Amino acid sequence: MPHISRLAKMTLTAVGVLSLTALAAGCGQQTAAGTAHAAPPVKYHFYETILTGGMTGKPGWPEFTPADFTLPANADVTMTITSFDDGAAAVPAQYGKVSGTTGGDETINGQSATQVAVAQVAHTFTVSALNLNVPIPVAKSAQDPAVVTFSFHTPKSGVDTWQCYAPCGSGSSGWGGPMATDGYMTGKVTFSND
Ligand SMILES: [Cu+2]
Repeated sequence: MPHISRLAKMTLTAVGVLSLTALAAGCGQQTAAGTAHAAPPVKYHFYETILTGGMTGKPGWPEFTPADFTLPANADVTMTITSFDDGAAAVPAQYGKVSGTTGGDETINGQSATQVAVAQVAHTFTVSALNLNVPIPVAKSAQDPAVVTFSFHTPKSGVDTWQCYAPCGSGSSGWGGPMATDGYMTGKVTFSND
């Protein structure tokens, strides 16, 4: 019996040493990660909302909010655009297709898509200078918005104009009013290193 007792004691000691070693290794790794390596890149997620004119009290004037905004330059950025607009504004074929995003797609309410049927487009988020085009489908209702998420790699610092290419504005062409007014269906995106 003393033999067994001694074995048990040795086992306990061994377990104790192993635990200490594991703890020490853990601490060492944490310290190394904190000092020797750069912090992991921060994922930048920007949120945009499209309100209907009815929601803002200016009928016929849907708007992206914010319309003028800043993103980090030369970075992988994810944008989520939540649109409450349930009215379609059919686009030319090219604006129904996703372009310029990471992976060439967008997600619509969680489902990956590379295009939206032209008659189902409500708005687009388009930065022509970057060949970026993100079609936004009609919302099922004002209470059930279309949620579009996509990622893209931003350019070096600078300012680009974005424009909606779905003729959702006024006039016979649909290109009047909000389509031609900064702060509604067009605006500025600034890419900044700061
Ligand atoms: Cu629009």
